[in-house]
Amino acid sequence: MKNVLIIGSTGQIGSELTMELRNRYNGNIVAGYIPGAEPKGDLLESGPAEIADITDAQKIADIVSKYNIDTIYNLAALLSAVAESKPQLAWKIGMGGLCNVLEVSREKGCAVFTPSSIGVFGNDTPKDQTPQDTICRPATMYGVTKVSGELLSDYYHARFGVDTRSVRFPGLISNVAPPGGGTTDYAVDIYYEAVKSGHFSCPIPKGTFMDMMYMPDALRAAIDLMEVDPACLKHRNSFNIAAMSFDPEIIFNAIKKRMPEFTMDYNIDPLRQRIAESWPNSLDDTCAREEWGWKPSYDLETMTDDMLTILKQRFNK
Ligand code: VAH
Repeated sequence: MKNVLIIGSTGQIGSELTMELRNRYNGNIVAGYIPGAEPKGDLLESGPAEIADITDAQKIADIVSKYNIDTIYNLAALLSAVAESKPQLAWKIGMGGLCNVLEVSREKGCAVFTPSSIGVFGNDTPKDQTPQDTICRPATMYGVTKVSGELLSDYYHARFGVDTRSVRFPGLISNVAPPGGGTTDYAVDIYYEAVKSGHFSCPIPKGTFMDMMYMPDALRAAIDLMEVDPACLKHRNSFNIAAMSFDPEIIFNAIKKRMPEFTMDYNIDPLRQRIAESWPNSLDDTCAREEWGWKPSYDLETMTDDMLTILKQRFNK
Protein backbone atom coordinates (compact mmCIF):
# COMPACT_ATOMS: atom_id res chain seq x y z
CA MET A 1 0.00 0.00 0.00
CA LYS A 2 1.37 3.42 -0.96
CA ASN A 3 1.35 6.19 1.62
CA VAL A 4 2.10 9.59 0.13
CA LEU A 5 2.62 13.10 1.55
CA ILE A 6 2.01 16.00 -0.86
CA ILE A 7 3.64 19.19 0.44
CA GLY A 8 1.86 22.13 -1.20
CA SER A 9 -1.32 20.13 -1.85
CA THR A 10 -3.53 23.20 -2.37
CA GLY A 11 -1.39 24.81 -5.09
CA GLN A 12 -1.80 24.66 -8.88
CA ILE A 13 -0.19 21.20 -9.22
CA GLY A 14 -0.89 19.86 -5.73
CA SER A 15 -4.65 20.38 -5.78
CA GLU A 16 -4.99 18.08 -8.79
CA LEU A 17 -2.11 15.72 -8.04
CA THR A 18 -3.50 14.88 -4.58
CA MET A 19 -6.89 13.90 -6.04
CA GLU A 20 -5.23 11.88 -8.82
CA LEU A 21 -3.11 9.99 -6.28
CA ARG A 22 -6.18 9.32 -4.12
CA ASN A 23 -7.93 7.92 -7.19
CA ARG A 24 -4.99 5.64 -7.95
CA TYR A 25 -3.82 4.46 -4.53
CA ASN A 26 -5.75 3.21 -1.48
CA GLY A 27 -3.22 4.18 1.19
CA ASN A 28 -2.83 7.38 3.20
CA ILE A 29 -2.58 10.20 0.63
CA VAL A 30 -1.92 13.13 2.97
CA ALA A 31 -2.71 16.69 1.82
CA GLY A 32 0.02 18.86 3.34
CA TYR A 33 -0.81 22.56 3.55
CA ILE A 34 0.12 25.76 5.36
CA PRO A 35 -2.25 27.96 7.41
CA GLY A 36 -4.07 30.35 5.08
CA ALA A 37 -4.05 27.79 2.25
CA GLU A 38 -6.28 25.15 3.77
CA PRO A 39 -7.75 22.32 1.62
CA LYS A 40 -11.46 22.70 0.81
CA GLY A 41 -14.26 20.63 -0.72
CA ASP A 42 -13.30 17.24 -2.18
CA LEU A 43 -9.63 17.79 -1.37
CA LEU A 44 -10.50 18.14 2.32
CA GLU A 45 -13.20 15.47 2.44
CA SER A 46 -11.52 12.73 0.41
CA GLY A 47 -8.52 12.03 2.66
CA PRO A 48 -6.23 13.11 5.52
CA ALA A 49 -4.78 16.61 5.70
CA GLU A 50 -2.01 17.98 7.91
CA ILE A 51 -0.26 21.32 8.34
CA ALA A 52 3.07 20.66 6.62
CA ASP A 53 5.30 23.73 6.63
CA ILE A 54 8.34 22.66 4.60
CA THR A 55 10.57 24.92 6.72
CA ASP A 56 9.67 22.82 9.82
CA ALA A 57 11.68 19.60 9.49
CA GLN A 58 10.32 18.08 12.70
CA LYS A 59 6.73 18.56 11.54
CA ILE A 60 7.51 16.84 8.24
CA ALA A 61 9.20 13.96 10.11
CA ASP A 62 6.22 13.61 12.46
CA ILE A 63 3.78 13.33 9.53
CA VAL A 64 6.01 10.76 7.80
CA SER A 65 6.04 8.64 10.97
CA LYS A 66 2.33 9.09 11.72
CA TYR A 67 1.19 7.90 8.28
CA ASN A 68 4.14 5.62 7.43
CA ILE A 69 4.84 7.75 4.36
CA ASP A 70 6.91 6.08 1.62
CA THR A 71 6.80 8.87 -0.97
CA ILE A 72 6.92 12.67 -0.68
CA TYR A 73 5.84 14.97 -3.51
CA ASN A 74 7.51 18.27 -2.60
CA LEU A 75 5.60 20.98 -4.45
CA ALA A 76 6.43 23.93 -2.20
CA ALA A 77 7.91 26.84 -4.17
CA LEU A 78 7.54 30.51 -5.03
CA LEU A 79 7.04 30.77 -8.80
CA SER A 80 9.36 32.75 -11.03
CA ALA A 81 7.92 36.28 -11.01
CA VAL A 82 6.99 36.25 -7.30
CA ALA A 83 10.39 34.80 -6.43
CA GLU A 84 12.05 37.84 -8.04
CA SER A 85 10.21 40.07 -5.55
CA LYS A 86 11.03 37.82 -2.57
CA PRO A 87 14.33 36.08 -3.46
CA GLN A 88 15.35 35.27 0.11
CA LEU A 89 11.99 33.65 0.88
CA ALA A 90 12.15 31.79 -2.43
CA TRP A 91 15.54 30.33 -1.41
CA LYS A 92 14.30 29.52 2.13
CA ILE A 93 11.31 27.57 0.79
CA GLY A 94 12.94 26.16 -2.32
CA MET A 95 16.26 25.09 -0.84
CA GLY A 96 15.83 25.25 2.93
CA GLY A 97 12.64 23.28 2.51
CA LEU A 98 14.24 20.78 0.15
CA CYS A 99 17.08 20.18 2.62
CA ASN A 100 14.47 19.31 5.26
CA VAL A 101 12.62 16.95 2.93
CA LEU A 102 15.81 15.20 1.82
CA GLU A 103 17.07 14.76 5.39
CA VAL A 104 13.74 13.32 6.57
CA SER A 105 13.71 11.04 3.52
CA ARG A 106 17.28 9.92 4.19
CA GLU A 107 16.35 8.98 7.78
CA LYS A 108 12.92 7.44 7.01
CA GLY A 109 13.54 5.86 3.60
CA CYS A 110 11.06 7.94 1.56
CA ALA A 111 11.23 8.47 -2.20
CA VAL A 112 11.10 12.15 -3.16
CA PHE A 113 9.65 13.97 -6.20
CA THR A 114 10.61 17.65 -6.42
CA PRO A 115 9.53 19.37 -9.65
CA SER A 116 12.17 21.28 -11.53
CA SER A 117 11.41 23.65 -14.38
CA ILE A 118 12.49 25.06 -17.71
CA GLY A 119 13.47 27.89 -15.41
CA VAL A 120 16.82 26.12 -14.82
CA PHE A 121 17.96 27.28 -18.26
CA GLY A 122 19.34 30.74 -18.97
CA ASN A 123 20.52 32.96 -21.81
CA ASP A 124 23.61 30.78 -22.43
CA THR A 125 21.52 27.64 -22.99
CA PRO A 126 20.67 26.56 -26.58
CA LYS A 127 17.12 27.91 -27.07
CA ASP A 128 15.71 25.44 -29.60
CA GLN A 129 15.30 21.76 -28.75
CA THR A 130 17.23 22.42 -25.53
CA PRO A 131 19.22 19.25 -24.72
CA GLN A 132 18.74 17.13 -21.58
CA ASP A 133 22.36 17.71 -20.50
CA THR A 134 23.41 21.30 -21.17
CA ILE A 135 24.46 24.51 -19.50
CA CYS A 136 22.13 25.69 -16.73
CA ARG A 137 22.93 29.25 -15.65
CA PRO A 138 19.52 30.76 -14.87
CA ALA A 139 19.01 34.51 -14.50
CA THR A 140 16.31 34.23 -11.80
CA MET A 141 16.21 33.17 -8.16
CA TYR A 142 13.52 30.68 -9.14
CA GLY A 143 15.93 29.12 -11.62
CA VAL A 144 18.79 29.18 -9.09
CA THR A 145 16.66 27.28 -6.57
CA LYS A 146 15.57 24.77 -9.22
CA VAL A 147 19.05 24.02 -10.59
CA SER A 148 20.43 23.86 -7.03
CA GLY A 149 17.57 21.53 -6.13
CA GLU A 150 18.46 19.24 -9.03
CA LEU A 151 22.09 19.09 -7.89
CA LEU A 152 21.21 18.48 -4.23
CA SER A 153 18.64 15.80 -5.11
CA ASP A 154 21.17 13.98 -7.31
CA TYR A 155 23.73 14.26 -4.47
CA TYR A 156 21.33 12.69 -1.95
CA HIS A 157 20.73 9.83 -4.36
CA ALA A 158 24.43 9.23 -5.07
CA ARG A 159 25.68 9.78 -1.49
CA PHE A 160 22.84 8.36 0.62
CA GLY A 161 20.78 6.28 -1.80
CA VAL A 162 17.66 8.46 -1.43
CA ASP A 163 15.28 7.70 -4.32
CA THR A 164 15.00 11.25 -5.74
CA ARG A 165 13.33 11.90 -9.10
CA SER A 166 12.23 15.01 -10.95
CA VAL A 167 10.96 16.50 -14.21
CA ARG A 168 11.55 19.97 -15.64
CA PHE A 169 7.97 21.19 -16.00
CA PRO A 170 7.23 23.70 -18.73
CA GLY A 171 4.46 26.24 -18.19
CA LEU A 172 1.47 24.33 -16.81
CA ILE A 173 -2.07 25.11 -17.87
CA SER A 174 -4.95 24.08 -15.63
CA ASN A 175 -8.56 24.88 -14.81
CA VAL A 176 -8.78 23.88 -11.14
CA ALA A 177 -6.54 25.90 -8.82
CA PRO A 178 -5.34 29.17 -10.40
CA PRO A 179 -1.56 29.52 -10.69
CA GLY A 180 0.14 32.28 -8.74
CA GLY A 181 3.01 34.45 -9.81
CA GLY A 182 4.44 32.57 -12.75
CA THR A 183 5.78 33.87 -16.04
CA THR A 184 3.83 31.33 -18.08
CA ASP A 185 0.54 32.01 -16.26
CA TYR A 186 -0.61 34.25 -19.13
CA ALA A 187 -1.42 30.99 -20.92
CA VAL A 188 -3.93 30.18 -18.16
CA ASP A 189 -5.30 33.69 -17.74
CA ILE A 190 -6.02 34.02 -21.49
CA TYR A 191 -8.55 31.16 -21.35
CA TYR A 192 -10.31 32.61 -18.29
CA GLU A 193 -10.53 36.06 -19.88
CA ALA A 194 -11.73 34.65 -23.20
CA VAL A 195 -14.68 33.08 -21.38
CA LYS A 196 -15.31 35.76 -18.71
CA SER A 197 -14.72 39.07 -20.54
CA GLY A 198 -13.93 38.27 -24.19
CA HIS A 199 -10.75 40.33 -24.09
CA PHE A 200 -7.20 39.69 -22.86
CA SER A 201 -4.27 42.07 -22.29
CA CYS A 202 -1.18 39.95 -22.72
CA PRO A 203 1.91 40.64 -20.55
CA ILE A 204 4.24 38.60 -22.77
CA PRO A 205 5.38 39.94 -26.16
CA LYS A 206 4.38 38.47 -29.52
CA GLY A 207 7.03 36.04 -30.74
CA THR A 208 8.07 34.88 -27.23
CA PHE A 209 7.86 31.10 -27.43
CA MET A 210 7.80 28.94 -24.29
CA ASP A 211 7.18 25.25 -23.70
CA MET A 212 3.77 24.55 -22.23
CA MET A 213 1.81 21.50 -21.02
CA TYR A 214 -1.76 20.69 -20.01
CA MET A 215 -2.07 19.69 -16.35
CA PRO A 216 -3.37 16.13 -16.99
CA ASP A 217 -0.13 15.37 -18.86
CA ALA A 218 1.95 16.94 -16.07
CA LEU A 219 0.27 14.80 -13.41
CA ARG A 220 0.78 11.64 -15.42
CA ALA A 221 4.46 12.53 -15.98
CA ALA A 222 5.12 12.95 -12.23
CA ILE A 223 3.32 9.73 -11.24
CA ASP A 224 4.69 7.63 -14.10
CA LEU A 225 8.25 8.71 -13.28
CA MET A 226 7.79 7.84 -9.60
CA GLU A 227 6.35 4.42 -10.50
CA VAL A 228 8.92 3.32 -13.09
CA ASP A 229 11.52 0.68 -12.20
CA PRO A 230 14.57 2.70 -11.07
CA ALA A 231 16.81 0.36 -13.09
CA CYS A 232 15.45 2.10 -16.22
CA LEU A 233 16.73 5.51 -15.14
CA LYS A 234 20.00 6.95 -16.41
CA HIS A 235 18.93 10.42 -15.27
CA ARG A 236 17.01 11.43 -12.15
CA ASN A 237 17.06 15.15 -11.48
CA SER A 238 15.82 16.29 -13.74
CA PHE A 239 14.14 15.11 -16.97
CA ASN A 240 13.20 17.47 -19.80
CA ILE A 241 9.57 16.83 -20.73
CA ALA A 242 7.68 18.63 -23.49
CA ALA A 243 4.22 18.76 -25.04
CA MET A 244 3.83 21.98 -27.04
CA SER A 245 5.51 25.33 -27.68
CA PHE A 246 3.70 28.53 -28.60
CA ASP A 247 3.78 32.30 -28.37
CA PRO A 248 0.84 34.57 -27.41
CA GLU A 249 -0.33 34.95 -31.02
CA ILE A 250 -0.61 31.20 -31.54
CA ILE A 251 -2.67 30.54 -28.42
CA PHE A 252 -4.80 33.62 -29.11
CA ASN A 253 -5.62 32.33 -32.62
CA ALA A 254 -6.39 28.85 -31.27
CA ILE A 255 -9.01 30.42 -28.98
CA LYS A 256 -10.30 32.88 -31.61
CA LYS A 257 -10.92 29.97 -34.00
CA ARG A 258 -13.46 28.74 -31.43
CA MET A 259 -14.61 32.16 -30.14
CA PRO A 260 -14.50 34.62 -33.10
CA GLU A 261 -15.44 37.62 -30.90
CA PHE A 262 -12.35 37.17 -28.70
CA THR A 263 -9.85 40.08 -28.80
CA MET A 264 -6.35 40.60 -27.38
CA ASP A 265 -3.90 43.48 -26.99
CA TYR A 266 -0.50 43.70 -25.29
CA ASN A 267 0.40 45.26 -21.94
CA ILE A 268 3.94 44.00 -21.51
CA ASP A 269 5.29 43.21 -18.04
CA PRO A 270 9.05 43.90 -18.34
CA LEU A 271 9.90 41.43 -15.55
CA ARG A 272 7.96 38.57 -17.12
CA GLN A 273 9.36 39.53 -20.53
CA ARG A 274 12.94 39.35 -19.19
CA ILE A 275 12.30 35.97 -17.57
CA ALA A 276 10.45 34.50 -20.56
CA GLU A 277 13.15 35.57 -22.99
CA SER A 278 15.79 33.80 -20.88
CA TRP A 279 13.95 30.47 -21.15
CA PRO A 280 14.05 27.99 -24.07
CA ASN A 281 11.73 28.08 -27.06
CA SER A 282 11.44 24.27 -27.10
CA LEU A 283 12.90 21.24 -25.27
CA ASP A 284 14.35 17.92 -26.41
CA ASP A 285 12.64 15.30 -24.22
CA THR A 286 14.17 12.20 -25.86
CA CYS A 287 15.67 10.92 -22.58
CA ALA A 288 12.30 10.92 -20.77
CA ARG A 289 10.71 9.13 -23.74
CA GLU A 290 13.47 6.51 -23.90
CA GLU A 291 14.06 5.95 -20.15
CA TRP A 292 10.48 5.86 -18.81
CA GLY A 293 8.10 6.09 -21.78
CA TRP A 294 7.07 9.74 -21.49
CA LYS A 295 4.62 10.89 -24.19
CA PRO A 296 2.16 13.80 -23.99
CA SER A 297 -1.56 13.24 -24.71
CA TYR A 298 -2.62 16.86 -25.26
CA ASP A 299 -1.62 19.41 -27.87
CA LEU A 300 -2.77 23.04 -28.20
CA GLU A 301 -5.94 22.11 -30.09
CA THR A 302 -7.17 19.43 -27.70
CA MET A 303 -6.15 21.45 -24.63
CA THR A 304 -8.02 24.50 -25.94
CA ASP A 305 -11.17 22.46 -26.60
CA ASP A 306 -11.04 21.04 -23.06
CA MET A 307 -10.22 24.32 -21.30
CA LEU A 308 -12.97 26.30 -23.05
CA THR A 309 -15.58 23.58 -22.53
CA ILE A 310 -14.86 23.38 -18.78
CA LEU A 311 -14.62 27.15 -18.22
CA LYS A 312 -17.81 27.89 -20.20
CA GLN A 313 -19.67 25.38 -18.02
CA ARG A 314 -18.16 26.84 -14.84
CA PHE A 315 -19.06 30.45 -15.71
CA ASN A 316 -22.38 29.56 -17.38
CA LYS A 317 -21.28 31.10 -20.68
C1 VAH B 1 6.47 29.92 -13.70
N1 VAH B 1 4.65 28.36 -14.10
O1 VAH B 1 6.05 30.55 -14.67
C2 VAH B 1 6.01 28.47 -13.55
C3 VAH B 1 6.90 27.52 -14.30
C4 VAH B 1 8.16 27.03 -16.39
C5 VAH B 1 7.33 28.02 -15.65
O2 VAH B 1 7.99 27.10 -13.59
O3 VAH B 1 7.22 30.39 -12.87
